[in-house]
Amino acid sequence: MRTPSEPYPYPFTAQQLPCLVDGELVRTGRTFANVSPVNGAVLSTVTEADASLVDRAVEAARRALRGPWARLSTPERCALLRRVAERIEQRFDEFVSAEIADTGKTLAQASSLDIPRGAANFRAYADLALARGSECFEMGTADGRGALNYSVHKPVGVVAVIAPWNLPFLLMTWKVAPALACGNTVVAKPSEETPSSATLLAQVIEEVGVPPGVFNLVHGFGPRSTGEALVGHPQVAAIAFTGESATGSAIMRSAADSVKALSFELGGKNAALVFADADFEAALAGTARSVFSNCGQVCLCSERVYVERPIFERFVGALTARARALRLGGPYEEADIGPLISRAHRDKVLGYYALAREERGEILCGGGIPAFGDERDRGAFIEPTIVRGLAEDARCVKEEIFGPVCHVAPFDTEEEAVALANDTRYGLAAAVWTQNLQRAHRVARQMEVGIVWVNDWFLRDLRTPFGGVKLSGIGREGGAHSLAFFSEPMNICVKL
Ligand code: NAD
Ligand code: 6OD
Repeated sequence: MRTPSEPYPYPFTAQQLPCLVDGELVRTGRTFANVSPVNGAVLSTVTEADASLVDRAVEAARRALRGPWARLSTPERCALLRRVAERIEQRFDEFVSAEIADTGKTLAQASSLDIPRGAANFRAYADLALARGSECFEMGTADGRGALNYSVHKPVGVVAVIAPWNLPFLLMTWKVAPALACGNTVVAKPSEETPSSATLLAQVIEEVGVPPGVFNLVHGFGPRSTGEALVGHPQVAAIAFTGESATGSAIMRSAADSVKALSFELGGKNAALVFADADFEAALAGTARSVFSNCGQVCLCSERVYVERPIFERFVGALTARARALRLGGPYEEADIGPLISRAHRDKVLGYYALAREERGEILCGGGIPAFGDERDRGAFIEPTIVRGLAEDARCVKEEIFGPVCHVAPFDTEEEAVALANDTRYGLAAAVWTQNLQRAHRVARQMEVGIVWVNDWFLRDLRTPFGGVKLSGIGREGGAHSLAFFSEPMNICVKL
């Protein structure tokens, strides 16, 4: 029965989550616990795929490449993807509850962003794959009869999809949908922290009639576990990975032997630039959102906020007031943000709060953990925090923290703002707040990142290129870019 505090029951209470291999649900004696970051309770146990189960999954995916899936036309494949989207919507409450149980994120966020985007990803790539044309070049030949070149798009093969825990369903489907739309088969590994929504996805993909072996799901950890076995598997043709930059490096090394195609969406240390001519309230609300959304656990979050000096004190005062006003709580409470993903991650973020003090930063708000006096004290909650006064080469300004925290600093000129924003090893996203259109274009073009928002943040059109430069990634996903990564173009030259 639903209680007021948990209106959507967790779909896997006290169950062992299976892997899905070749259309079969597989449970073995090798398991790990799925722990709630809200109160530390064990939500479920999860089957950890060892190397032999990963091998079975990859082999099944390989066989499926030559089975009925390969004989489907693009419209037939896309129709199946649309049915996946519909099924996600029909089972919406289950997906929402699975996602918030694993992550502790707010009901409002999961129901307005994470789960709807999962369905939208399937629809978007069904549409894009259907609309895709191919190249055709007529050429002259010595005999005057000419030749016609045209390209066809073939699947790459077995694709490994490896997802992180921060937006688990959004990011898993962001890669699975285009991979399937292009006719590949998939072995997917969600984060060990967030196995539930991917398990529901596996059910839904089976329910709509995608043939066995086309989508396989393996649960487990990264190093010395499922992830490592998957990325090193010689029959995996391509890896689409989202996660930390250091993990990306490790995966690159594993993938090198069999020269796999790689698409990496990695970490960020994103800057927000707030000019004095910005719409103050819009910039304030947008920056607060870009720092604290999802408890700061979005790769696109602003961890460095640079504000033009004439409005610096006023802006920082207002941002600090907003941070102080944020309500922390569980998914079903009147809360603005939930906990971090785990106690281990909280220790890491708290380490940076301590480091900020050591590095002589001034903590304007937060800097610790809240005390609720109830079961939430066993969770992974942490205070939203704003720091000022750090040197630009401080570790807290240079390293990705991935929590509800930013450093604020003033700037005096446009050139200085651009230089500060670009002075990082990362290059994922930037937010520019100004009402001067010429400045907006000028500054945006100079950002060394893959994505710039002007006067907004995390506003997404799924057809646009998404990805980062420097340590933030390799390649672009989104729209035609995803279709290109998940396809092998082949040229056919016909002599006329
Ligand atoms: P992570 O790198 O620790 O883990 C991501 C996934 O990789 C998990 O499924 C994990 O089990 C797996 N993994 C870990 N080591 C592996 C290995 N050696 N071989 C194969 N798989 C391995 O990342 P996380 O902590 O889950 O996520 C947070 C990070 O992800 C942050 O750095 C964040 O910036 C980044 N991120 C980037 C984007 C983007 O689009 N650029 C989006 C979301 C998150
Ligand atoms: O919106 C997307 O498509 C996307 N890949 C978002 C990534 C967010 C990072 O945490």
